[in-house]
Amino acid sequence: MRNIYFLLFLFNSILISSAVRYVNINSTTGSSPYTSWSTAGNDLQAVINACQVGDEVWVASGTYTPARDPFGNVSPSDNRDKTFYLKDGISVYGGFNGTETFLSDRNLNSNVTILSGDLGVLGSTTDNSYHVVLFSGNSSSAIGVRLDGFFITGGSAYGTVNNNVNGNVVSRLAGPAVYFLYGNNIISNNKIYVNAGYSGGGIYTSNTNSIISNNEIYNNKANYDGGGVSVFKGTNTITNNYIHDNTATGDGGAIYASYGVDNIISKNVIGKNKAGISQIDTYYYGGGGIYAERGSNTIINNVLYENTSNYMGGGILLYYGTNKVINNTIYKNNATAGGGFYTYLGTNTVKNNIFWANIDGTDTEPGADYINNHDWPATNYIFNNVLQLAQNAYNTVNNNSLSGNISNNIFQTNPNFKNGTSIFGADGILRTSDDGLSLLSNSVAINYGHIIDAPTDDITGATRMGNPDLGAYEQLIGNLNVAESKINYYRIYPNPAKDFLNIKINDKILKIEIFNTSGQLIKTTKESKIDISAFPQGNYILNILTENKIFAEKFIKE
Ligand SMILES: [Ca+2]
Ligand SMILES: [Ca+2]
Ligand SMILES: [Ca+2]
Repeated sequence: MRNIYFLLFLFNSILISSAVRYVNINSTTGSSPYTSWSTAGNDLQAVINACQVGDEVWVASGTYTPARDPFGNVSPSDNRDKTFYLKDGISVYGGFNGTETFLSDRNLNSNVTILSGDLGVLGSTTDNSYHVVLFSGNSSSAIGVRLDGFFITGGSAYGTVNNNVNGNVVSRLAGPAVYFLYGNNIISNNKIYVNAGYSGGGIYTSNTNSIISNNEIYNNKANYDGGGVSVFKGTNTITNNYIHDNTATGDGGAIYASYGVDNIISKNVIGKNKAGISQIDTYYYGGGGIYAERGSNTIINNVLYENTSNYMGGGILLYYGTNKVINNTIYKNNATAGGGFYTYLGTNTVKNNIFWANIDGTDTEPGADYINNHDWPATNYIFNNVLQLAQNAYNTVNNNSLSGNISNNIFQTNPNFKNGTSIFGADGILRTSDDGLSLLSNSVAINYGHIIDAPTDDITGATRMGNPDLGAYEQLIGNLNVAESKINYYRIYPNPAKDFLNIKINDKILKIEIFNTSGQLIKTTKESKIDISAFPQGNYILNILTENKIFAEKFIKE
């Protein structure tokens, strides 16, 4: 009998786990369990509290301000402990107008759903929430939460003593917008702006396995480290974010990653962040874009532009960890030492990057790409990058020194960006093929990359073709071979073609890939006569791998 009850309980749990619960600040007809828009609650925390593991909370547009501390007190001894406290195992989504049936129906920009920490006097930050959103999972059994589609602002983590929530120490000095402890979390599609604290001016995570993706994180401030984001320990993926105009007085203007295991920082556009503003104590600071310390991190397919540090590492500062820095575009960053990049201690692979127009301090001559600390050098493997100065210019101690295992870099050759003054490109959208730091078709960076550990796609999501290009962007058209080599080496006919495409080549074909102009792989074959009769009309790109060569060619399907 007891087993039957247990099974019923399980069955019930599964049924309940699919619930969507609704919140609309304008609702006057709310009633528990809030499972329709017509019974939506107007108290976000009350609806969160009604959730079971697996539930979703859908929140309609409006400005929501927390009214309780993590323990449910409406009049806590410190009013600034008021927060939206997430229950474990739930997903909370913003961006609805209050009528939607499907998650995909929501429109984040039309239905602005704000989580605001602006308690007390509006516009004054000294009485605001320490954490606008808090998740403190069980340290051994946390499932994790999803926070998706909100505008999160007004957090102010300038407290004194720590709090203790669900068995964890919660610092009142970190994560003013989002503070997550433990669990497998997703923080995506949010705008996180104008929050401030000592650490992680936008987001702070500790011991999590978090995916932080597709957020815009800007105008946040940390008095110590991580102006935009701070991830401490755990294994975190920070991808496809636009992180700009954040400041850290200490390390990591945009991102501060410490003690992580296999963090991935990829496809982010990281611009105009500042670190190392002033000397906090006897130490010096930096990493205007990214600071990573004592962990393992793969930093791949990012654009870092116009980040600054008054001390070290305008773009990136790596200290005492094991890092791979691959296929990044590191452009116009500025620091007193290491405008682009600074390393000390640790082991780093630095491959397929473009360093360009980086500057040290008030120098007027660009080329301050890289410094390895003279007294505590890292072991660096620096392959297949574009570096701005002549090789023999990278030889002075603490001034553009290039020490380590160096090979196959391109020196003193302009990578020919499309338009370095237009990061977004003509379409005004980041991470598309017209972005200003993508490559012109005559760029030396095209196909120059080393293939080991290189990403299979670029910052726009387009498949990399032939050998990877250097930097964050793969240039599809520029991968096409010049006419001369075509005549000598291979022929593709007819072109345009209708049903079959023939490839005549004096080499053994290992693989042929066909991509559409969006970079999607359409077909893979080894045949020299390829049936293309089912393809839609249009332009395609062949990527041909032979025993001796990789090359690409365009053809037209009639
Ligand atoms: Ca206030
Ligand atoms: Ca664009
Ligand atoms: Ca390529």
